[in-house]
Amino acid sequence: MQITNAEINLFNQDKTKNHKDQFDFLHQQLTNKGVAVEKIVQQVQDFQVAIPSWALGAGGTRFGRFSIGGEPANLEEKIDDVGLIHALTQSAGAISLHIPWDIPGDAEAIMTRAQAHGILFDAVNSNTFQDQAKQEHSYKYGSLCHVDPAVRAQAVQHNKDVIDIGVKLGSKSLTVWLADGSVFPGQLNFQKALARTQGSLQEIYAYMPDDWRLFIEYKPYEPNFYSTVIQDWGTSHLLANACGERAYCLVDLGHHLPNTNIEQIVATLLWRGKLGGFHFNDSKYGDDDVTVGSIKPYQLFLIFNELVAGMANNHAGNPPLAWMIDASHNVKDPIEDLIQSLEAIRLAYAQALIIDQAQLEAARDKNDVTLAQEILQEAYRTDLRPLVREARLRAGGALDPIGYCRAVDIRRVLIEERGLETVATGL
Ligand code: PSV
Ligand code: MN
Repeated sequence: MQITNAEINLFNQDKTKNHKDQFDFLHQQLTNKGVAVEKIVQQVQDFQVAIPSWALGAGGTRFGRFSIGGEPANLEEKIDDVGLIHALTQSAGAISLHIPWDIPGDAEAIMTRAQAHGILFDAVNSNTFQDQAKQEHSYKYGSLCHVDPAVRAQAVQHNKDVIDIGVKLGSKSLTVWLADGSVFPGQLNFQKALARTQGSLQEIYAYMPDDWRLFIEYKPYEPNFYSTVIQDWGTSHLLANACGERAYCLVDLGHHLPNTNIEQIVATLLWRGKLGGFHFNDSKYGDDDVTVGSIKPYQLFLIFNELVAGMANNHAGNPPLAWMIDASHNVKDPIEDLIQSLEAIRLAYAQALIIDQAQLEAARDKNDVTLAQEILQEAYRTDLRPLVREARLRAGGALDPIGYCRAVDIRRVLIEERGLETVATGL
């Protein structure tokens, strides 16, 4: 299934007048406050987020999985689904591949297909948290941290293979997330495990082309219950430092224990120029992987405040960040869920962009706590949805992407095309 510009324009027609009225009103309101509206519309329009190749099918839990039908059965179809999302939202201009779930058979053909949708290849992700068929050594007791050098060598080689695949597709970064850790006290020597992990990561880092970056993702628990080798941003940071200049920390929002101040972590890493990428999702209890902004939208806004302020005042030369959605779709249609995520991300970004940073700094310098809170909440409580819509409209997207999905019944069309029984690779 493909969506053409003409179809989107037609769909937008009867909604445009209402939208324009709302946007013009907001434009005036913001301009009166001294906000550079046109610049912000452009910044929002430029903000692109990668869709992971494993997000297009029904997710599941360890208790079960409920199929949705019409799932993409191969990488080509996954790219087509990202193409649909990008056509409607104009904000998903990249795909992030997980290897070996999505090894491209013919890299050139895959690239041509992605280009036709206006999609680039973002970070490639390695996978040493599962054993694959015919694999010589098992990762049951870890991969890059394993006590056996042969297992470590296999895991390092896998990461090198992933880099090779990424090079063919034009990717410029590798994300490493390790499940390595221990289930019971006593199982692992913490210091030795960390040292072995560091050695393995250094080998992978040395293999990367000069213009590549390494992202080291941390997570406090799961699948291991007692300890995780790369459990927090501090561990990720010291490993990144040990690897070199082009190694960075990756923040996945779900990878924090409840009530962790993620915005402070973001600020700290930006201060050191060591923030590489972001995985968006939301959670109530742990790594729930639900739609970003569905549970803690204010936290998301506070995180974007630090990102906007940190990148505007980029003393440490932090490079532009890699943005990706990393959520699981257990009960919602993944296409609709990803559209909701993209909207929530752009909205939080736009809200952060209208914060008067100079005024906020002045309030802080005077210890005017009330005013500082007022400034933040004034921005957060301004309804910027018309601005986000305008950015999408100017780029050729749909005014109401979910409305479009429903009007056309995209899932029914995909089921007709692909059948009910297809299952996407991934978790
Ligand atoms: C692990 O929980 C994670 O966040 C990593 O980014 C993985 O690559 C991804 O989820 C998919 O399992
Ligand atoms: Mn992640």
